[in-house]
Amino acid sequence: MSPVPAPGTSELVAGIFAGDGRRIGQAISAAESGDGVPELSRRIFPKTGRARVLGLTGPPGAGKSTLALKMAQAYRARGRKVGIVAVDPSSPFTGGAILGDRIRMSEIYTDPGVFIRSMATRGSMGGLARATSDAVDILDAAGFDVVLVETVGVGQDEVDIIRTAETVAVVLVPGLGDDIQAIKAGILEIADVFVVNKADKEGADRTSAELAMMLDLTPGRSWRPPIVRTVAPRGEGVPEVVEAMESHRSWLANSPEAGFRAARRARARLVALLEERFHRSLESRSPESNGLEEAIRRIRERREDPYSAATRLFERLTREPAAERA
Ligand SMILES: Nc1nc2c(ncn2[C@@H]2O[C@H](COP(=O)(O)OP(=O)(O)OP(=O)(O)O)[C@@H](O)[C@H]2O)c(=O)[nH]1
Ligand SMILES: [Mg+2]
Repeated sequence: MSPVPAPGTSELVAGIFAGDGRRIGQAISAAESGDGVPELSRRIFPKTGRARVLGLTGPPGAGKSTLALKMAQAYRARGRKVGIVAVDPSSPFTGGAILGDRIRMSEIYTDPGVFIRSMATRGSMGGLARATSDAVDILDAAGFDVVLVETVGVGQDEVDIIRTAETVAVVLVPGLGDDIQAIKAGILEIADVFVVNKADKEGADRTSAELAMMLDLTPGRSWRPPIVRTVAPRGEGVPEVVEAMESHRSWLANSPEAGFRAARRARARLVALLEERFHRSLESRSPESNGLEEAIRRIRERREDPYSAATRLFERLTREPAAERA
């Protein structure tokens, strides 16, 4: 049997516009590997910008996937099509999420109005962030009304989510204690909604109170992130999370913050692509021809300062573009 040839960009684009799950999956795989992305992006981008992109971030195992599935169900009940993109999950997407709820949750995996995809780290983190944005575009162009992006984050990592999502929920669990102090700078910046999941466990009150206190200490923000307690596997608090995300959307729609955030997302994406391109340009040249080794030697021998060498290399690389690969 001859292997089935990989679909071309035109087939992928047609499939995406038709909402064909198989083609959508293939397009996301292409985005992960970087193959043919510029052409695909050029053709689908005019159809993007309609989906509501929501971020769920928080420590490993906090219950983000379980919450995402329950939120997806809630949006489905409102007639919305939902895409879920889990970035670099430490546990498989189904892990635990279907426990005790096997039958009802299995419906969601066969529902054509729901698309679930995990994205794994391949190569650089920068590449993963790019592929995630591309996957969101693909789902957006395919007509998904809501796209939930799940990222694992502790400390500063989760800040990346603001490059993709309009509204971000930070999912925490009781008993983080000192961790909240440690990560507060990062999460305060990005949280539009706080979810204290695993509220069936001891300490949820204390965690919520600590978060509230933290918010009290940072007045002057025009949006105060609501704190919602959930028991995700049972769906408890999930309507309140959806409500909080929707309230934030309404607030954002009437705030100058919306334009600022959209520009920030576009800028992050553009700058990341430029960086990636520059790296590729460097890597696509042989070590003899990229000038790197020679420059390193010159710096080591103090014949050239690093700034001058960087300027010289930059000008050379941008003047003589290497063959475009992706
Ligand atoms: N007791 C309790 N367990 C929960 C709750 N929410 C999720 N879990 C369990 O916690 C485990 C992790 O849940 P996931 O939804 O996979 O967590 P996650 O944040 O997506 O995990 P990663 O993607 O690996 O970071 C699973 O065994 C869930 O069943 C909750 O509210 N209470
Ligand atoms: Mg997960």
